[in-house]
Amino acid sequence: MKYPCILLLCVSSLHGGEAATRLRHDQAATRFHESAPLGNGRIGAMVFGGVDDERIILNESSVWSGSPQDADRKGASDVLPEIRRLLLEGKNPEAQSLVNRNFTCVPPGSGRGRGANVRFGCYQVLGELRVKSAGSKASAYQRTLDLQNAVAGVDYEAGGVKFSRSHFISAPDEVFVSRYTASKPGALGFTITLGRPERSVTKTVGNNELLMTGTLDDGAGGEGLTHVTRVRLVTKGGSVVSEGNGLKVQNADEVLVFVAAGTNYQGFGGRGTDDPLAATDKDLRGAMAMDYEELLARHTKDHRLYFDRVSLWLGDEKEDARTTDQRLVDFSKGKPDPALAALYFNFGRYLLIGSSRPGGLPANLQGIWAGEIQTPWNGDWHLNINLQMNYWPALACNLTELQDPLDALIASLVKPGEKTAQAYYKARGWVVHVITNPWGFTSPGESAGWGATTGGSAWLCEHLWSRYDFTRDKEYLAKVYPIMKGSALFYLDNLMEEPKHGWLVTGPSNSPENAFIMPDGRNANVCMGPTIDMQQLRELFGNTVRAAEILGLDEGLRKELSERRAKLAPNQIGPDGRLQEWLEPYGEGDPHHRHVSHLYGLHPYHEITPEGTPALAAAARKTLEARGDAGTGWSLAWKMNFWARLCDGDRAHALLSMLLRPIGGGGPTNYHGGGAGSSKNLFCFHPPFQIDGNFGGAAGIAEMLLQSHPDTGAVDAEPVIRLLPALPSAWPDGEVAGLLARGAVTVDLKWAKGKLLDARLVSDSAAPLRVRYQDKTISLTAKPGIPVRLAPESFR
Ligand code: FUC
Repeated sequence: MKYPCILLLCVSSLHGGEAATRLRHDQAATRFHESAPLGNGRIGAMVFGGVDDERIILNESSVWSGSPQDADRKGASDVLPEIRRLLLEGKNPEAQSLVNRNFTCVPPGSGRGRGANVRFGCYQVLGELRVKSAGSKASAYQRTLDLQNAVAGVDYEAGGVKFSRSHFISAPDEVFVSRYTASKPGALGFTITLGRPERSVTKTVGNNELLMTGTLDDGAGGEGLTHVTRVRLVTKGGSVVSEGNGLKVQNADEVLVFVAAGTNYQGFGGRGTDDPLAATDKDLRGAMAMDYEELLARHTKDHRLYFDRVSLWLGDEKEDARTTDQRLVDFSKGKPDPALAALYFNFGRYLLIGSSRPGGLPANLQGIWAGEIQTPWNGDWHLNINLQMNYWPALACNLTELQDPLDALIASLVKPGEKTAQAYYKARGWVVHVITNPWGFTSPGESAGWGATTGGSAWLCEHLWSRYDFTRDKEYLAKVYPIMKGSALFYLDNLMEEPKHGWLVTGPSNSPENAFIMPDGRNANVCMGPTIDMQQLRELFGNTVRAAEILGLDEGLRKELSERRAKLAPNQIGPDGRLQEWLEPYGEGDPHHRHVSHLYGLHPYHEITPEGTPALAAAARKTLEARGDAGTGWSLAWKMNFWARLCDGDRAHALLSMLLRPIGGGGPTNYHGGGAGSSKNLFCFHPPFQIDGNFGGAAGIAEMLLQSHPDTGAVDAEPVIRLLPALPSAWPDGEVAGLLARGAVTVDLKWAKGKLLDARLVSDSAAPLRVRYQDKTISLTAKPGIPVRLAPESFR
């Protein structure tokens, strides 16, 4: 991509409307999911904003317990023929028992999602900073999170003095910085402490440093990663002394708090240091050599390089004095607030910028923000929707390099995945199943019900091809092609012929994570050829063929993949008119299951479209109707994207409204939609807090305004840029700038009264473009870097 940066300058801050770029609260957070997230991709913080007791939860993306392990089961491949025989004979429950006994990972695997103290490990809180002062009665309290500048603010008055705090985390300078100021000289006084619920020691160093160190559990009775956190202060006026295990500030005019953190994790996406003590010292020295204004300017410049690439205006965005939580409540009661949707969109982009930066680890189930030692589902990378959903906004929202960490994870899985492919399937290539971690876990999960899915690697490869398709960067394609090829080889070796039609199918597998009811009334999950697998293989094989063609490679493999692709079990419409989830028209174990895996072909893949395959699209619609709207946070977000692909803007908006449902945020895990929505700080709740819904929701908003997938899954099908394909009636007027379309085209759109006013497309190449508005498609050729303007008349 050569041009987006130029475009940046044109679109930035067209509408910096605060209602769409600022979260606002009039009380301190009392819980994690009311606090304000900050992140530079590696270091994260949740700022509570307490007046006399400020809590700041600290995170660092590599704070993972556990350690590398060989979880591949010995002799697993010996039972594969028997599992397949049972599947071919329709004895799925028997096959499932065999998978459970012999074809899962070596126990305890991920510890059934509670793996803090087993080798799988879990992502954990780094620690907590407390800033305590004598009790004072505060008024005019305001807490904000400025998404455009990535600064959290706290302002209040007490005893006639105005107090202000600003917090940010700088990516260029690798530090968390807080500034405390007061309107009256000498008014600042507090004690700062630093702690962690377990496995840490904090001491003071001299009179101006807190140093917390410890080692995490490696899950094998030994010491895992070492973590280090350092806090140093710079005060104007007054004094700072160490007292107990804290730092005491008295009578200061201004205080700057600097925090550096790191571990000795040296896997992919780590900082590559075995000496976090030295690295954190260096970070602090570097940052503290600058003055505050310079540090802040370097931080905001860096953040805005990403954030300002896209702007969205959905109507009235003038200063809205209401708190964010009040807006959620008002919106849920029917008060229109299109700017709240824009805020949610911007928040999603903000969270990705904060949790996924080149050179780092990918955003996990909670991004990088976690308050506990045992995070839900280990805060890992789930590969049957969750990790992939985290990256849905990356390309469409012109944040392509923020996908680097995902790409690095995928590359890191090839080697262990090759071993797993041999151990279970005696297959070439590489595979990863449903869960992974920074330790290269690629084995199946510990239970056949969910752990036997083999589609994880195919789904990951979609992101590699898509990044090429959006950017048309051939060097990138050449780099990732061997990974796609390795994945395709795995599936090639794994296909078997089902007896009824002679179609090629996968097996053992399952349709994440749903069970089906067999004609004899028994339930099972393990099957052959679930619809999602077939869609993913058509996609992977097709993309691999296309990539090989572009790169002029592997003619023989191209032929083989194309031939096999044509024999894969097709999408089938069941007797009920719905798209079938399995090879057979089984009933669903849970008809309202949160995963709608068989619509993978509608989104994120595009072999089902209203334009190209109307009958399948109609079946997909029926599937969605029967599944119902209710679901976990991420499930709502996926359904929103499905409806956008079906060009039903109002229905997509209804799903967005469910995502924006105000919820308390506490409460137990719920799989059926209870408690799903947004907490006061806009975090998406599964429940529990799980960030994928935030990202899926942001991507869904982009998908409502612009789509660029081809009309069919034909290998040579070219993108069609669809302008306002699913504009809801709730957003009659608006403007979006800087979105990215497949083919390396940056798109700005304006609309009024529900109709397109003006479109501006800048293509990175001279390749022909196809552009659609409503039901008219036009072809045009743009000159690289020269904007093309389109009006509604262009489509007559
Ligand atoms: C998948 C989902 C669950 C949850 C977990 C992290 O297994 O089915 O709902 O989101 O990932």
